[in-house]
Amino acid sequence: MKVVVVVGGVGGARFLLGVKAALGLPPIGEGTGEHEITALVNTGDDVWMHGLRICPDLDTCMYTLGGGIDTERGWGQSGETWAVSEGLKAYGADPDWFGLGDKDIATHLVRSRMLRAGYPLSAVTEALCDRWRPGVRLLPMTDDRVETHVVIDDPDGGEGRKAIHFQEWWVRYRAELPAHRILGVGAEESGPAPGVLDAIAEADLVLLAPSNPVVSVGSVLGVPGIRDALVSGPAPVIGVSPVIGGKPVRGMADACLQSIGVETTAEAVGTFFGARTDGGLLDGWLVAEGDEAEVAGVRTRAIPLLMHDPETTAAMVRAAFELAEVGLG
Ligand code: FO1
Repeated sequence: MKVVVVVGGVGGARFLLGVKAALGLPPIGEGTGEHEITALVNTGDDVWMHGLRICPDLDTCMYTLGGGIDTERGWGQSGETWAVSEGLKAYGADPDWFGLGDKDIATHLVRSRMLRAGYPLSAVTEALCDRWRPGVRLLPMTDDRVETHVVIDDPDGGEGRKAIHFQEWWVRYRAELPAHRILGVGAEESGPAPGVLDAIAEADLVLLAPSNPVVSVGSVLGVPGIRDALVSGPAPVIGVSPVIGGKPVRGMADACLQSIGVETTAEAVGTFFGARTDGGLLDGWLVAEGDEAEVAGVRTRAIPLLMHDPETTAAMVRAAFELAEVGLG
């Protein structure tokens, strides 16, 4: 069974634990099964900070599936210390609003060194996964530089507007400044990372994880070639609503949806992705019990969607397989 999963950060990583469990693989670490799970991971959140390249969604997936994540925060490693961050603060080194744990910095040092030596992000990710053994192939959506920027009113009260990096909007301003526009800088010139189109062409099933539909799933679909490959590919595409009861499950997806004029409802997000029979992406759409969602041309099903643990999530994944009428074989 070859499954491709389009993922962002925390929600995507938790969902991947359930995909592994649904296929009888141990959620944490390498499995021995013959199944192949490939995650197409958003890299629009990536950022240079203190001279280090940070890849939040790739790292959250790698740490979560490799058993090293700090489950409280949902990012960075468990048992972190913050000595380097303290030192940076003591120097007044900007930015001081982005937390970097000492163990996490080791990841960024290895990645930055390999990138500077000319290795593409996909090769760097493979090397890092050699240590963490996530049991899922983690592919960056692209090896090219694509960064999500957000256009806001000048926070210093000036007349104009300015574009800031997604991380500054998300972490420093907690997405509380209205986003006039969210754009993927570099997206048009980017291309799918090696292995992405092949994974889609060979997939038995494609799942859109309950990640942020704008800055996570949306960013992956924004890499030229990926959306078309999904729409014209052989595998059914089943999405999982990241919105339950009119609220995003995690994070501030509502702030992102507002910026593109999409209501924060399961139905609106499903309609945003659209039916494959109508030029959109979806064959099926899983929504939470109690959320009515009529998406023309898309089979919808209401089930419990809160990912309390890998087993609950595995039930969601099994429901996706059923909706796709693909055996779990
Ligand atoms: N999120 C925060 O809310 N505060 C932080 O200080 C922070 C630091 C951080 C460092 C490394 C990393 O990989 C992720 C980090 N995140 C932090 C999470 C990150 O901003 C978001 O999880 C993703 O970009 C959204 O998916």
